[in-house]
Amino acid sequence: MVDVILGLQWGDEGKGKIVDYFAKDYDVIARFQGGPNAGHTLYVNGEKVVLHQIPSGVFHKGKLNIIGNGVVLDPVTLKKECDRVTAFGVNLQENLFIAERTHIILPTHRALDKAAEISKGNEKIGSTLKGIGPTYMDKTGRNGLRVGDLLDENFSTLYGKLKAKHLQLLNNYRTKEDGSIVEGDFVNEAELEAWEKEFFAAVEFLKSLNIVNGEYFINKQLAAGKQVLAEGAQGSMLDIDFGTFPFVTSSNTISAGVCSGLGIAPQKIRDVIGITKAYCTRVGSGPFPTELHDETGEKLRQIGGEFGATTGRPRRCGWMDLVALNFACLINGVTKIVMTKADVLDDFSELDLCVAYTIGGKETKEIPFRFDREEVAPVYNTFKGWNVTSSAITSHEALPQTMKDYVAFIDNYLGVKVAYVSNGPGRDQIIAL
Ligand code: 2SA
Ligand code: MG
Repeated sequence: MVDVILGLQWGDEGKGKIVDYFAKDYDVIARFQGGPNAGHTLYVNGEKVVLHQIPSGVFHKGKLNIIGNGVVLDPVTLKKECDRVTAFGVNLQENLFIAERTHIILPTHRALDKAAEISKGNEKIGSTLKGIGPTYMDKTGRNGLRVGDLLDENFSTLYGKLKAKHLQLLNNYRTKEDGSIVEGDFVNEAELEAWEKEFFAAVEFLKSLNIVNGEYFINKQLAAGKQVLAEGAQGSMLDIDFGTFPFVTSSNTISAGVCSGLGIAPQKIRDVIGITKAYCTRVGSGPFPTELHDETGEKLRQIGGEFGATTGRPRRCGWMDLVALNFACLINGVTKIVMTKADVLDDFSELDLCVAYTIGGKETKEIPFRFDREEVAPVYNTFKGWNVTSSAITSHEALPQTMKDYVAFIDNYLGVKVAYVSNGPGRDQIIAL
């Protein structure tokens, strides 16, 4: 069977650590969407490692890790990650597999990402600029190149054709409707040339890895009774269909994406384990009703170390939003919740939970079509903080009653059980409830 671990908020819920924690119970760990925009942070032998495209099970001996067709893959980032991982003694020839239908991020996709953001001015998405949007556009636009194409002897011709299209598009971004030129640091030729050099070197490396037919690979594993863990990237509120569009990423981050991103049938999915922080963060632009612009928000950022794992950008911080979480549980079919970073709240005397929104004078518990038409004001229930060093606690019984009350309220509101609380970055800092 397949279990899924995915983010219920706007990403950075701590999925990497949780996947690493559960990986021991599975045979295969699979990424099904996203790409180098993801930053999954793990601690291996006390050392911090940030994975972007390689599944977070890679440090477990005897487990297979697959990058599924729903991912968009940057060979350059992949090579760097592989070097980092092999330095720990991991043998990627044994445990990493890449689906041949996975679309490839080209240097010009990155350039297009940048150009698209610059041309949007104040309305920019806050993309990680890794080329995610343009690569998925080439996939749905039926232009993209896939990992299997790297093995084609005409790959450089295919590459040249797509690059030429991209250069035209870049020109279009450069020129405004009135013929004037968009100012801004567009990628120049020298930079692009340097990126290409790196790209082709990384392509050669990628070809030396295990390129497989992902859907047969994974279904054969399932037929043999193996257990698969699908690892989501970003979060449900960044889903291309159900997130806060247009401030979203370009893939289906929700559980439905597992089927199309790996080539498995929906009946194969058993548990959907949703990860949420004990509070909430967002990086990049877009609506965030419970965002705190005051010193409380700053305190969350400092204590929580809330800076982008991929870009280093400061993350926006605020209280947990149960309206958004409830929506995420609904569209994902969440069966269990893991609440992470509970220890970050140790030093707060009061905690707020958003239980509804007021929009245009009306209270609602539903996510609106758009958040920017009218002011969306959060309605809060206030809870007492626990004010203990929770990171030292190792059992459910020892958790403070105030934390148990906070969790019980969330359980009740969502109708889904918070089954684990993570109380620190360490591999063993997680408590089953
Ligand atoms: P993109 O890069 O085009 O997919 O960006 C579109 C929006 O999706 C957001 N996004 C993310 N949000 C949280 N975490 C992400 N991964 C990194 C991390 C991000 C980082 O783990 O910290 O380091 O900045 C991630 N990836 C994409 C993005 O902010 C845009 O709002
Ligand atoms: Mg992250």
